[in-house]
Amino acid sequence: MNILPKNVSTYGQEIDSLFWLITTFALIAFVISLFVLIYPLFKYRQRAGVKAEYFTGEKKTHFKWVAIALIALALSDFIIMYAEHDAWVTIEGLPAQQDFHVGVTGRQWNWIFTYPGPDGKLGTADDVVVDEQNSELHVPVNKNIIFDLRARDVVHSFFIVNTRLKQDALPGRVVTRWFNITVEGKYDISCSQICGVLHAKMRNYVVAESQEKFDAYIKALYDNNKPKI
Ligand SMILES: [Cu+2]
Repeated sequence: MNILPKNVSTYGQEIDSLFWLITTFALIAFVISLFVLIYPLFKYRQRAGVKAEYFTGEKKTHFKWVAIALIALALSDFIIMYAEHDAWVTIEGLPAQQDFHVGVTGRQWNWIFTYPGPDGKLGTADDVVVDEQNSELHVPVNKNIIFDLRARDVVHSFFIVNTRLKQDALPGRVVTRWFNITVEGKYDISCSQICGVLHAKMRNYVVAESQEKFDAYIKALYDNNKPKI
């Protein structure tokens, strides 16, 4: 089924598989729960000559069904935990090959992008900060992009739906994550944590482009930010 937004990241497919696995378990649990709620209403209702039955769930034969439900639920949890292990390690860890490092900071109400500047190092005086509404984060396609995520004021959540990457940005903490976009294009970056009245305006973009285009963008950005003497 293809009702999810297009996936353009290396690890997005793993998240989609987990999404469908969890959705399937939830649907099964939902249908069974509804059945268990509704069926007895008819089966054990009061009728002419029949008294409505009342179950306290204390009898062994009754409790058996509580236990079965508990075990089924715990089992599905373990299956999900087992299935998500690899995706967790991949996404929460950092790849050995790190191609480009940027800073991303959430503030009320924009995403701020910090490029390392000509020295290639983040956190130095020549960093270039882009803090404009609806601005674009430029990255090269098919490269591992590492980003340090911060929040300046309240909790935000960095979300690129097409990469299936969603990570909370927490004041006072730096969270380092990564993504690798495999298809050139411009994709939405949104905030998925209600962060104030203009939360919905917190919309930026990530532009994944060829190395040449990216180099040209970075060069122009750095040239425009050269200290004026
Ligand atoms: Cu926000």
